[in-house]
Amino acid sequence: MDPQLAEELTEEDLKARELVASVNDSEGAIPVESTEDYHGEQIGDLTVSEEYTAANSIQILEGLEAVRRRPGMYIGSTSATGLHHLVYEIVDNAVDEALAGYCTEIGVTINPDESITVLDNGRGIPVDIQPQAGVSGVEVVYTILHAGGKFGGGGYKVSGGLHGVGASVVNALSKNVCVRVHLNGSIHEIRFERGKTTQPLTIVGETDHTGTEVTFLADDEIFEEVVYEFDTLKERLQEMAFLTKGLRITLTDARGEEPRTETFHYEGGIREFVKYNNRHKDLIYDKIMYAEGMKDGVYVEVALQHSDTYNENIFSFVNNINTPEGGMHVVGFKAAYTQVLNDYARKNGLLKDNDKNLSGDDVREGLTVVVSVKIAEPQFEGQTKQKLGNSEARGAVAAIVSDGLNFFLEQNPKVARLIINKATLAARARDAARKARELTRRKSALESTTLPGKLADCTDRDPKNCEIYIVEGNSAGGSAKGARSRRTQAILPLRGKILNVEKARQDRILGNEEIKSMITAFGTGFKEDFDITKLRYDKIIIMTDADVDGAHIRTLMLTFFYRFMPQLIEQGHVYVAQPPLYRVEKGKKEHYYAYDDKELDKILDQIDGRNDPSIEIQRYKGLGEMDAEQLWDTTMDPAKRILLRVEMEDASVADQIFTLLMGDKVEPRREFIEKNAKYATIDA
Ligand code: 1YM
Repeated sequence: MDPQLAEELTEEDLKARELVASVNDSEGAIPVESTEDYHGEQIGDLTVSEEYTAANSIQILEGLEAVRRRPGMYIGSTSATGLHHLVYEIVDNAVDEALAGYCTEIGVTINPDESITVLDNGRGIPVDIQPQAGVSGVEVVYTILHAGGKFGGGGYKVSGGLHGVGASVVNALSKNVCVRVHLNGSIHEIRFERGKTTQPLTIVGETDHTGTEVTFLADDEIFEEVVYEFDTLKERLQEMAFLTKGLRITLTDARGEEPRTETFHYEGGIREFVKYNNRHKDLIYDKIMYAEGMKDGVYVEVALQHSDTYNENIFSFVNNINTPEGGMHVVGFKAAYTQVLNDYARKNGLLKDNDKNLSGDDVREGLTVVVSVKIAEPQFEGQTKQKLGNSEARGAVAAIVSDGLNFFLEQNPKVARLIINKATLAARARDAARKARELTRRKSALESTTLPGKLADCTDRDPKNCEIYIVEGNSAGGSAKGARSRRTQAILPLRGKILNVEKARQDRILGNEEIKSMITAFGTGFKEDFDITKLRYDKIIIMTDADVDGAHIRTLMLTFFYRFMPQLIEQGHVYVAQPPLYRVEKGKKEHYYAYDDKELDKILDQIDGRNDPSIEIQRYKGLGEMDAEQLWDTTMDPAKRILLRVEMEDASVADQIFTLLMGDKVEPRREFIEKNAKYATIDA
């Protein structure tokens, strides 16, 4: 354990540290059918050109009824993720107004009753009667599915939540909605309950400005729980602000005694996004390269900068929606970026005639880049429909990156040299790593993949039944070997600390004994060679002491998984064991285990143990203090143990957390640990 780190951390910090395993609401998964149907505008129960006749108004109610019957189809889930989507849907309409050039400020307030108010200073949703519909524009927007941006003529809807389904869905899923439009000197108000108009559009006052104010209370008959998480909203709203330069978004939490407010406003847009993402990293140069332009109907913005880290971080967006799987816009970026750097390197003698070209991986080592495109009719592909399919985006991004980057390199020859130097070093290291890998491959072919000597493997050969405990320290490893169920549980003891993969290049990482043991035990290979079908255990369980060292070792292991085998985390194979902190003994016969202080208090209350002299409380300092039976009872018995499943937050947040916790900078790490303590789902 790093003694410096040990000093910095208090007991309190330990819990917070566990958030490395940053656990997310897994119900965010979207049924594939729904994303396909609802990304576009063309699909809907009604289109706005249809007449809003009596017959149609019945259909409209049926439309909103359908939303209430199958909310998951429209917002992904009825858990916290779906609830927060409601806010984004309304905010998206205001952001569209900003993108159209009419709105500069958006306010979002979480009210004390868990209703949400969204306010903008745009033109105001049209209030005049729509000739075909026979009712006001605002009523159409809030009662017809997908009325969105087709209305009002001209512009297309560019932003949009994951599902882009709009205000009518929010209305259908809200107990009540109140919309106030400031327009033509008057405040126009309309109210709804569960999608039905309860107060027609009425003038309720005078105004001297324009804009829209929407307040809605999500329906607790639909949502599991109507409680908003400030930080969840904050993250998305901040992202929106980064992606829409100049727009000011204010988030207020009015639920507490003191209202809490945060404002996001970035004149630099995605340049500041890059800066923000790199804020805990050591940079190799200060400037941020930025390019912007419109080509073939695609508006492109790219910003990038290098840090001295070894990983690439590509954040890509289409119409302000995150595309973690990338797509044509990312392909275009990568192609142009690699090409321009190689051309520059050759032209300026940084690559010699007989040097090989720098590879894409080499030039992207340590790169943070944001690629944001806005496009009229995005086509989404791939398993989760998050990958941009429009091929015109590839050419457009490539052209704009080429121009921008060429200009930037010419203007900043020192920076150019630094970038190419880094890539050259990366190429050398990658070469060394490849050789090392080939050597291990050849070796393993000869030795028929010998499992590590320290591994006590299980006997069952069906991975589905098997789990591996990675245990800190040899002594705890011994207890675990004594305790385990030999058929299904394997034990791999690790000697103290594993290498911090955040601070080392691949060749050194692969030389590390502990890391080699894990890789061979899992059977999957890693990085490009990773193959989940070869995984030898269904559960990989990290079991460390409940102290500072244990937390540190756990963090190191998670960092390794995250960087080398992220699929293990993505597919839910990684768990953290929860050994108890206390053993309470009452007399000779009764004993209890407590996993935290709260539980200890509860047990002491329950057994009336506060003043009982026969009560003995043992605080476990490490796994080693438990004998095999105790370890089995508390931590390893599948029928009784508590396991925390490790899940990925979205890549951006996870990367930041890892950099923060594992990187060189101490102060931001301390701040972060002090501020945060969210985390963890329980899997019994
Ligand atoms: C707090 C939520 O919805 N603002 C908003 C929405 C619209 C307009 C302005 C708007 C758009 C257009 C013309 C247009 C919308 N209008 C429509 C529709 N804030 C919020 N601000 N005039 C005003 O797109 O041409 C849908 S959204 F369809 F009625 F035009």
